[in-house]
Formats: sequence, C-alpha cells, structure tokens
Amino acid sequence: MKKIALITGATSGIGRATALLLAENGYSLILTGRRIELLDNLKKEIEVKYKADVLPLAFDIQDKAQVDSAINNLHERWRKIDVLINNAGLAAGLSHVQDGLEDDWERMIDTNIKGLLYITRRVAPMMAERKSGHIINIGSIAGTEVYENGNVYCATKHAVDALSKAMRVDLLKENVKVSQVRPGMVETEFSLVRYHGDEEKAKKVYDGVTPLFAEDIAQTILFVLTRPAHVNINDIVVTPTQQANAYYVTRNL
Ligand code: NDP
Ligand code: 8X3
Repeated sequence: MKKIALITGATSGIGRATALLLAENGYSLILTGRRIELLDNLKKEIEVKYKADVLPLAFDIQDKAQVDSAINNLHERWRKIDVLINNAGLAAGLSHVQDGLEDDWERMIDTNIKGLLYITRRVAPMMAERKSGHIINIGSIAGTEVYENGNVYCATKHAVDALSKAMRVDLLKENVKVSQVRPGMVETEFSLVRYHGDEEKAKKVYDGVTPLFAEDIAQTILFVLTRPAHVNINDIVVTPTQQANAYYVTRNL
C-alpha cells in the first residue's frame, strides 16, 4: 500500500514543491491550505503527471474547529497518515517591537505555533497508536538566530525549534520520528506575504543572490524521509551558498 503524507500549506512554495516531489516518489497525499482553487489545480496536476491519489482539504489552520472537522472527518482510507509535514506558516511585517502590528503578531503566533500544534495534536495520536510515523516540522534559521525587526517571527520559529525537540522526546517510545528542516532564504510567496503584498519590496530581498528554490527544500525533505528505519535526521539547516546565516549574505550588485 502507498504511504500517505499530509502536507500543510501545499498551495504554494515549499509545500507545493514537496507535494509534487512526494507524488513523484509514490506517496498518496492529503494537501491543505486555505486557497481551495489552488489545491484543486494541484490535485489535477499531480493526478495527470504522477497518477497519485490526492485529497485536498481547505481550512484555516488557525481555527481549531476547522482543523478538528477536517481531521475528524477523514475517511477511513486516509486515516493511516505515515508522514506529517508541518509546513504552513508565514512572516507578517518587519518592524521594531515598539512599532509592531498586533494583528501581524497574532497571525504568526496562531499559524506558526498554534496551527502546528492543532494539527499535530490530532495526527500524532494516530501515529502513536500504530507505533509508526514521521513528523517533519519546517523551522527556519530564524529558529536559533534573532535579527533586527524579526522579533515575533523569530520567536515563533524558536518555538518550532523547541517543539520539534519536545515532540521527539514525547514520541520516542511510540516509534514516531520527529525531524526539523530549517531553511534560510527561499524564493516563494514568503516575502510577498511578509511585506503585505508589496511586490517591489519582496523582489528586493533576493537582489544579487541566487536564493534557494522551493524544490531544494523539497529534495531535503525527501532525503530526511528516505533514511533507513533506524536513522533519524533530527535537524538540518539549508541556506543558499551566498548566505552564511541570518546576518551575512553576499550579493552580486
Ligand atoms: P509561502 O507563502 O509560499 O507558503 C506558505 C503556505 O502556508 C501556503 O500554502 C499557505 O496557504 C499556507 N498557510 C499560511 N497561513 C495559513 C493558514 N492560516 N491556514 C492554512 N494554511 C496557511 O511560503 P513558504 O513556502 O516559503 O513557507 C513555508 C514554510 O517555510 C513556512 O513555515 C515558513 O516560515 C518556512 N520558511 C520559509 C523560508 C523562506 O525564505 N521562504 C525560510 C525559512 C522557513 P494558503 O495561503 O492557501 O492558506
Ligand atoms: C525565513 C528566513 O531569514 O527571513 O524563515 O527569517 S528569514
């Protein structure tokens, strides 16, 4: 039987690229995000290209009731989730803490921390019961570094780092692997969302740099997933060659 992977935030960027790569590698997929038309288009693309089964589930991960209904109503054939990729997330705004927008803070905290927890709370018990599973959390280099104006986003990714470590301990006896993949700069919709749709500012982030592409992180996720049963990659950090860490980027300008 094909393995089932649930990927949150599959409508764009890293989640979308991972969906395509896992489909190519024989997985059946539960794909989530809020933009249902993008999920439906991706389902069609995957079915045509890879003949893989796809279940699109549109819901807002910030809303516990929506998460509940999506997971509790899963048909029996989709309940044996082998892989959970906690990818949905965002940065909103870049400003000093004294100038920050509370709505942005709440969206980041509710999505990156609480949303990740809501999904995990519902999927991890099914894995624990079967004594099998693999959870991959998408953290960030901002999960161990703090840069000016990044305050709350960095805090949410520090939380993902802590939760990844905690989940690995708590699920140890259940034979559920927990890994964290922590990217640096990846060109996706990330910067457009961070700058509230300002395309010019978003483009500038990648000026003079060859950034990572979503497919690079998808390949990393596939590597983490395909280690032998006795091997777990706890944590993996990936940056563009032109980025050393959150502070140092060299640009060809
Ligand atoms: P994108 O903006 O391209 O994708 C984000 C995805 O998250 C979308 O599919 C979006 O779907 C989903 N999402 C956001 N909010 C919600 C919500 N409330 N409910 C459900 N789904 C939601 O960005 P990336 O692919 O770059 O981001 C993926 C992850 O990678 C994030 O956790 C991000 O923090 C992390 N990351 C990104 C880096 C980068 O430089 N790009 C670097 C390090 C980490 P929809 O809008 O349809 O709901
Ligand atoms: C995204 C990378 O450096 O913008 O998590 O925080 S960074």
